[in-house]
Amino acid sequence: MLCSAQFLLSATHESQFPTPELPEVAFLGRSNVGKSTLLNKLLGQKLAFTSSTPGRTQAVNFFRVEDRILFVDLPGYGYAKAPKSVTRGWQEFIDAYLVNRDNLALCVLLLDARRGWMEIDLQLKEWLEFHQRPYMVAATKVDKLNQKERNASQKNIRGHYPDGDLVWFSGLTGQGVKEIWQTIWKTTAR
Ligand SMILES: Nc1nc2c(ncn2[C@@H]2O[C@H](COP(=O)(O)OP(=O)(O)OP(=O)(O)O)[C@@H](O)[C@H]2O)c(=O)[nH]1
Ligand SMILES: [Mg+2]
Repeated sequence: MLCSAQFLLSATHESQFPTPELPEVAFLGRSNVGKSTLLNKLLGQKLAFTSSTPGRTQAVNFFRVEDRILFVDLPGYGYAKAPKSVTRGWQEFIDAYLVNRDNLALCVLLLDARRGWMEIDLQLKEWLEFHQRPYMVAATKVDKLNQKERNASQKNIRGHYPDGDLVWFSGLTGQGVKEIWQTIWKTTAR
């Protein structure tokens, strides 16, 4: 699907966030899990910068989609090589976004399908639930799994997330794009 979408702005501080007018969909997950890739795949164009080097997206990048919603590409967490000061800075900055943003309609929490939930993902999940932020889970890079691995992954993910929206996604094949859009339209409709 090709959307009408434009890069809006890149923020490194809360004061630079756009005026909260449109519902926002934020993409969250560990560094290198495929957030920017998924966002590009949903839009059918390469707007967000992707890289095989973890920690590539450092700012919060906003994209305007169909003049109806904003997509928000967040920097990844859990990048082991990042200095502690950067990790702390990330937490404060992103926490501020996730807690204060009234127009945040949906978080798409990405998990690497090969790894499933890791401790840091579970912390974020609990945190989202505590703050009552609606979220869905996308298991990414499914193209790297065979059927047996996929079954094991499903068991792992459902073990901590029994009945919420879960989509299997591949940036290579486009699997899952339709389902993620369905959840986005459902949660941002008003
Ligand atoms: N095979 C495969 N590779 C993927 C998939 N999604 C992402 N990748 C690759 O994984 C790497 C990281 O992708 P990004 O989209 O840049 O990841 P990110 O989560 O935005 O990373 P940061 O911005 O650093 O947090 C790139 O080399 C992508 O090509 C997928 O579904 N399948
Ligand atoms: Mg990125």
